[in-house]
Amino acid sequence: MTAPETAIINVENSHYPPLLLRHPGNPILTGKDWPYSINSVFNAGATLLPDGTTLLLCRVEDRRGLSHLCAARSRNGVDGWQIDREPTLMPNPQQYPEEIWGIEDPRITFVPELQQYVITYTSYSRGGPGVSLALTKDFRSFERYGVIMPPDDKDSALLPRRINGYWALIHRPMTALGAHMWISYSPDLRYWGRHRLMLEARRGAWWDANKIGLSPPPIETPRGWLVLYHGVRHTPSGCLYRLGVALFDIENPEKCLLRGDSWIFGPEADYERHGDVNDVVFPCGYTMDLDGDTINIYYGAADCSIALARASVRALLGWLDANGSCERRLRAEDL
Ligand code: BMA
Repeated sequence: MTAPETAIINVENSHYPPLLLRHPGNPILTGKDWPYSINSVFNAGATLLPDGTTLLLCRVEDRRGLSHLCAARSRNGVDGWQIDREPTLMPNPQQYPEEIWGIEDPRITFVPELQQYVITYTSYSRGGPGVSLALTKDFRSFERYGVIMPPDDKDSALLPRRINGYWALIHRPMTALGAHMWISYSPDLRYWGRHRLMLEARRGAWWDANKIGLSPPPIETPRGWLVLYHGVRHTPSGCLYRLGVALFDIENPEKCLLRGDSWIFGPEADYERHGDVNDVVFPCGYTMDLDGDTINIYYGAADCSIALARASVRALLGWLDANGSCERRLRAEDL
């Protein structure tokens, strides 16, 4: 288990060896970097372009409180960001009424079969947040498919290939059962069905009680889909967003193989603890280094800035082997 070399700032609590290492340059992007006036920038989707450039599709909140998406590109994924001079993808409530209060929290999946990037994002409608989908080849022009999961639903990402012939989408509908992660399938990215509960929020005192959601798109490994998810703890002083990890079967991604009991990353640095919303770490994207093991996780910090933490996939799997349990939750009465 080798830790990435460039990241040298560790979490303070030395009893828990850090799995995610904060970049010393954090936060790597803030509102001050923006070429036009904004309130804040956070929760960015991430991908590598064919020439190795890192592209972040950032959630930008304006001073009305509404969000749009803006692309930032960098050779090394850390600094030297070239930020689009104008919003890259604006809400379009005339044609897509579900976007009336903005678009938020994109996740990007490159789909080899389509040779396109599929972006799923939150469209904030009068009825609450829903999931919308758009395709792009270059992050300059986009083909919108509109809303694919009605409110209240968010925290979604597409798997990069079909599972048994169907596209698979992870998302987080709010149901009478609670705020759990679900998976749904589609023949064409437009019509979705075969909805299955995938991972439940725990209950009671747990760090991930009551509300969980997918963070970046799942990471495909030889052992299965490695899933980073956020858990929300409600405290008297507000919500506390932390990160946990679980592993799912590669050909049957609704089957949980291992789930960690403890959270692996939480707000500790000042820029994570204090902002527009205190105590939030919220990753929406990652890129994989050429070594096939190091992942660069881009996360929103306190709904105010974008930060970077690095991790080793091998180390995450090793941690799950040592600390995860095989929590099966295939209770038919919940479906
Ligand atoms: C969640 C999402 C995120 C946000 C987080 C903390 O519900 O809306 O966009 O970062 O809350 O405010």
